[in-house]
Amino acid sequence: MKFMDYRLADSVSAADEIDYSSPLQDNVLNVTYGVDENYQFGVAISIVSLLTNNKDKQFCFHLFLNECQIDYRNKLNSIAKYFNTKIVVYIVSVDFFSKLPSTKIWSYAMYFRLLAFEYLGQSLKRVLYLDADVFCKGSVDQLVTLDLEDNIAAVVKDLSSTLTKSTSKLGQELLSGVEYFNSGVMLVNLSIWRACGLTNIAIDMLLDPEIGGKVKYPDQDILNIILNEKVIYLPKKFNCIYSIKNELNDRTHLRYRDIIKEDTILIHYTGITKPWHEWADYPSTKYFYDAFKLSPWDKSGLKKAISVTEKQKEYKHRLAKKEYVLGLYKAISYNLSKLKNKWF
Ligand SMILES: [Mn+2]
Repeated sequence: MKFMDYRLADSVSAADEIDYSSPLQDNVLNVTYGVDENYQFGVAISIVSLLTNNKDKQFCFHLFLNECQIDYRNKLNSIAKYFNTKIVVYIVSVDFFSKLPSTKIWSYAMYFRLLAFEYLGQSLKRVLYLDADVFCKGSVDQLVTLDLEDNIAAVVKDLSSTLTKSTSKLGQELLSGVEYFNSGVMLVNLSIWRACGLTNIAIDMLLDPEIGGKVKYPDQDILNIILNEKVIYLPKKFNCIYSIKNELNDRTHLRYRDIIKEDTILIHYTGITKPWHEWADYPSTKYFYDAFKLSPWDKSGLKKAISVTEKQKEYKHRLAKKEYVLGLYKAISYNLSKLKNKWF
């Protein structure tokens, strides 16, 4: 391995500060997200969910985006103004990122977190990274006061099935002995991250065909390899993994309560169907809806199915919810899109 300096921080071309925070802030919790346009809506609602469940706390949000349309910027401005908070938007030029391994489901934007840690490490000591599909339903106090000591991050263990899928592609060796964590919630010690040049090391691995070419969950596998034994584990309540797909096998739609508990603080909705999709209104997604209703999006609505996979998920959920007419209509629309993809 060559340990190049990829100078990732240089790919941030603009920083736009939307600041309505009151001065003299102490103990600010810095939170960062990195997404493409498909996940921007999720980020904004995630921000509102943190703010409404932590009214006594000062936040600063750092958004790494490949673009920021005026309408989205206006809505972020409304949120910042209403909640007296600060949101900083960093525009990332994606040339370099688009060369890294990506999948149909995960775009190069998953690597924006590597950029965020490097970039924010220039000025901040630590940051809470969240996926756009993570929503808050409780107090994050413990994350503000948690002593990271000389660990690089605080994380939550992933489901054991995830490690099995990763090792089957990547081989046992690189992940052997790893207590595999989920990369959707990470409290990162930026001072150490930067001092160790971990962004460059991660990129080196991604560009190595023996590693980058074989990863199942690209960013997450790499992070698990480089942070092995340098993390502390937080309780599940800080990254409670829930798949909305579970609803297809639960007529009561109440079994989510075995997973999302009273004391859960951050819920991570993994899978294709996200709470912001039009077909995802279940009791298990109410934590998203609580924030959504208080957001500037409450009038403009939820997201429609765009990809073929999303259309397939939509019709299955519609039928499971006994919305037969709509479900069949969506099933036809899905089949047509599938055919179209095949022929053209
Ligand atoms: Mn996620």
